[in-house]
Amino acid sequence: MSTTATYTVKGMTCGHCVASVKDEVSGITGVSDVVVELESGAVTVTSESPLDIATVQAAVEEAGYELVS
Ligand SMILES: [Cu+2]
Repeated sequence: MSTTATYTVKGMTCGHCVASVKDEVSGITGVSDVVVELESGAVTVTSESPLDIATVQAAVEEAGYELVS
């Protein structure tokens, strides 16, 4: 059974930004799917088990953006 959570990321301006965020978040252990919406900044993550918000935040920051809580 997988779980889905939606986060909001600030600072993405183009398709390249979307790809960077998607790339980093996809790299988190247990993540099976990542959908990033450029306009709203919504990042929907499907994973095997609930993710630690700090883990998601670290991945987003690694990509160069900011997680809004
Ligand atoms: Cu960009």
